Amino acid sequence: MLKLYYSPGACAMASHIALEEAGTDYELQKIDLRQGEQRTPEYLAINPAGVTPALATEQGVITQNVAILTYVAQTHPQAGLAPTEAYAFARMQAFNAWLASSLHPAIGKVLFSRPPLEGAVRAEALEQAFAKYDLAEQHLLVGPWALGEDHSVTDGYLMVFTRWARQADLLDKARFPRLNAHLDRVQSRPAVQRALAAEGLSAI
Ligand SMILES: N[C@@H](CCC(=O)N[C@@H](CS)C(=O)NCC(=O)O)C(=O)O
Repeated sequence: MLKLYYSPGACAMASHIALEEAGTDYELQKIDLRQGEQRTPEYLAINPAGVTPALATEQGVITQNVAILTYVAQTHPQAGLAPTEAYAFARMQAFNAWLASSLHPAIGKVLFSRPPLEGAVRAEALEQAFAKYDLAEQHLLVGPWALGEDHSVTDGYLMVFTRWARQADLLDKARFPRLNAHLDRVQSRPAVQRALAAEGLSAI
């Protein structure tokens, strides 16, 4: 059976949501990042990079949300979690890659730098993060779902970062109306609510 190594509320939630949306059987293994469980020898044997998520499959371990999301979508085609046509699939991957390489590091720097950023350094990091949210708000999010009319794994992935921003009071409704509406739309999905509940969280 598939086994997802995750940390509550962290980016692994994207993979968790995809598994719930797929309606598949899987186990959850919590890795407490605050306790440093990502650096135990047991977890490093699963993912030597020492980060979550990791998905253990019968063939081996898959890391990186972008890879896990497409694996879940392609192994559960009946769930319709990703486009199958090549151009549409590539557009989805462009969005997912941007989330992983651009939005995640930008907001992660603002929220999770240790020691926490202060003063002008924080203001600069925040400005850079807001520029990414502006890009998503004005260009990348097609609507009603991330890629357009069809829901996909990209929705749960985008939601992770809009949720982090809302939690930190950074997702201003006037500046980011479409991202706010998208976050509400995604959080209202039953599969997302199940994933949130399993992580001890609820819609915000
Ligand atoms: N690009 C990776 C990022 C993985 C990542 O940075 N995960 C964070 C949680 S959001 C983590 O486990 N951090 C633990 C650490 O850095 O010690 C992915 O999407 O899978």
